[in-house]
Amino acid sequence: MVTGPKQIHAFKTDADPIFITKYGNGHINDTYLIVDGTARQYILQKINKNIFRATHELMENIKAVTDHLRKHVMQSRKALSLIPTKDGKDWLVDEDGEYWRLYPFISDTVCLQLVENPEDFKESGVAFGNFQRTMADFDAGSLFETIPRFHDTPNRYTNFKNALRADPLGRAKDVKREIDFALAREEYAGTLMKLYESGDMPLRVTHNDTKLNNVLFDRETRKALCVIDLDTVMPGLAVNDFGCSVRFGASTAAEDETDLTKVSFSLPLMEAFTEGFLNTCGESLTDCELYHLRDGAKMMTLEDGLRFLTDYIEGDVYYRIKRENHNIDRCRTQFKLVGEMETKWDQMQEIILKAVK
Ligand code: ADP
Ligand code: GN1
Ligand code: MG
Repeated sequence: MVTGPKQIHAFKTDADPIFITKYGNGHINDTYLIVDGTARQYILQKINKNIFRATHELMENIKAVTDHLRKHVMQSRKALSLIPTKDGKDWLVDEDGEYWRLYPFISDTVCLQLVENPEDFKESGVAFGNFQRTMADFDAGSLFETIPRFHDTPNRYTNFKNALRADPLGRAKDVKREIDFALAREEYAGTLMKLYESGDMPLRVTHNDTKLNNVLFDRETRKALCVIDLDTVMPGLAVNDFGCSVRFGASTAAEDETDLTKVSFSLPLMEAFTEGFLNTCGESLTDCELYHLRDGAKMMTLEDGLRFLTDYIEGDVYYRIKRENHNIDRCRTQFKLVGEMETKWDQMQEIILKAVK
């Protein structure tokens, strides 16, 4: 028998598994690649219950969203689908109460950790734009808010200030510059939530984790094929989906780069993504959303920097770290990008206006 999580045997695979290995670069879930005796491949995931506490609701969301997306695509490789358990359930809850799900492995694809050329990034814009458009006729209110206040940036500041007060490991004194950077932007952090609360910005079905590595590209054509990592699909703001992509993909270096001279916010990369995104879903966005797309980019970068900083201060309890200081390294890249966005603020708007048809 192969070694690996025994939970795989509860699912309806074509044949017994012959190979199991840990897979991917995610920060949150445990992901395994499975190969069965017919050479068919699968992705098995154990959901991180610490982070996704409303795990049942999360799986209900994924079932509804994957069913909806599959109705709109012509090829099965273009949308995820849940492979049921042998007793006909859409996911498994094991004897320890852990949640597991199985997807078909979408083969002959590449998953990019960093933008290799602008064309790829533009393609990811097409993928997330299509996602936004395809989900437009899905009732956002029918989805559970699986992580409450996920992109409520002012609330992220509350958590940050609580962490600062508690400072359990005495780390705050070592990151004063980052703390000051964050505090100086606290007022700005309410910009998008205010627009939502006043009713000026609509609630939509959003992916909420639109990083480049949550899109699979066809290995041969290099076209974006499938949007993955649907754990955070929830009601949210479209500008934040735009922003989360730009935060990650328009950086010239990895999110955890330690040499900050390599980290820069690239306007040409932002332009590539903006074209792909707005070509596919621009017409469905309101003027208010279009006007504030750049705020989505800055907000998501600021928010992630703040979350990394908070986690560093709290003792690395949320994000998986692979080395000492990993979270503070991640925070520093984000804050460097925020600073650059502020100096390139007008040019960001010019790029958006140019891409609006
Ligand atoms: P996390 O939430 O931990 O980021 P993901 O759902 O994004 O988890 O999966 C982690 C990685 O596994 C992805 O970056 C991708 O490389 C790979 N992956 C996930 N689902 C599939 C799939 N259905 N087919 C092929 N690769 C996949
Ligand atoms: C986490 O799932 P993953 O690793 O792609 C996080 C995102 C952050 C991101 C930063 C549920 O995403 O919100 O933007 O790390 N997901 C969750 O890289 O907190
Ligand atoms: Mg992922």
